[in-house]
Amino acid sequence: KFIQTNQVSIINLPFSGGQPKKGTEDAPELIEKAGIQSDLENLGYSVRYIQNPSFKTPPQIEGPSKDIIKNPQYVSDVCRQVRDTVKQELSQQRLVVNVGGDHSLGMGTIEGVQSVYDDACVLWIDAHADINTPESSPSKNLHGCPLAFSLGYVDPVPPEFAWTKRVIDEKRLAFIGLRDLDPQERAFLREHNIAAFTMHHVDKYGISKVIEMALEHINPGNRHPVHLSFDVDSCDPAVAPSTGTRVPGGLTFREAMYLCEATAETSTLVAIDVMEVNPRLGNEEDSEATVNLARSIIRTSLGQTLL
Ligand code: B3U
Ligand code: MN
Ligand code: MN
Repeated sequence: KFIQTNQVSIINLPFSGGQPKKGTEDAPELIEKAGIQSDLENLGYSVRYIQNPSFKTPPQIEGPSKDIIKNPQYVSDVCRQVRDTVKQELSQQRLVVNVGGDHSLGMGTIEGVQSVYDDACVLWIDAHADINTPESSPSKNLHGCPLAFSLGYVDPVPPEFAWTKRVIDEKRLAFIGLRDLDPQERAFLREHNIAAFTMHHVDKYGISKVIEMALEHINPGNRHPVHLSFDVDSCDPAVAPSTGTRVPGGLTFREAMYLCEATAETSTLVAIDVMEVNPRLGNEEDSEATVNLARSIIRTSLGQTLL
């Protein structure tokens, strides 16, 4: 509906600078090797691959905000480039698949999507709300902060992030899968009335009702483009074992797939992020299962059905 072509850009984002565990930079290559390109070609898409090998190497110099948050200059530089790449690909009428990498990248993907579709909705599937400010963050890890930047809650903005701005409105944002929130995150969600579906709501209403309510809230009548940002830690550790911050009681494999199927059915998807796969955590079986989960999330969101 919003993208008139069958063209997809897979943007590999091999980056782990937004959190302390090395390994998320290995995920894009493994998802590529697992066959995501032919998956999408089999669905009728024409695929362009974009690599960003330089994201793997942190620079030595850090900025003035390093005592408050970790790696601000590195995260900022990478996210700004991500914004520009996403913008460039979307401007050419290509659906964008961002393969992370840690979720601090969301700050870049959101700005990129919003720079082309300023009325796009964001569906954030995560155990966490990622809405801490650098000040409120208990961990000082930037992968817990991207939405605070995109919503303009960070005040004052650290000098490294001067390029960021408020680009999304609260009424266009919904969460599904939440179960690990910090006090200030809870306060933001309540104060701004953000549609936040926790695992309690998934248990209470079932996943089909939850996704229906979430989409109805942010995108009545399917009039807006949708940006799906999928953190694999939304899924239960049994389903996504190889991820940095596992939280018990998450989505089942089918619940995750149902979310993707329901989103695909609306024909409004313009961009998807799949984040926080860390193949270095767990054993080989864990890593393979998590890589394949990421691959399933992508192809299901792009229209693969069971029948
Ligand atoms: N809310 C915590 C924990 C966290 C956020 N995102 C992940 N973990 N993956 C924080 O660090 O801000
Ligand atoms: Mn996240
Ligand atoms: Mn998370």
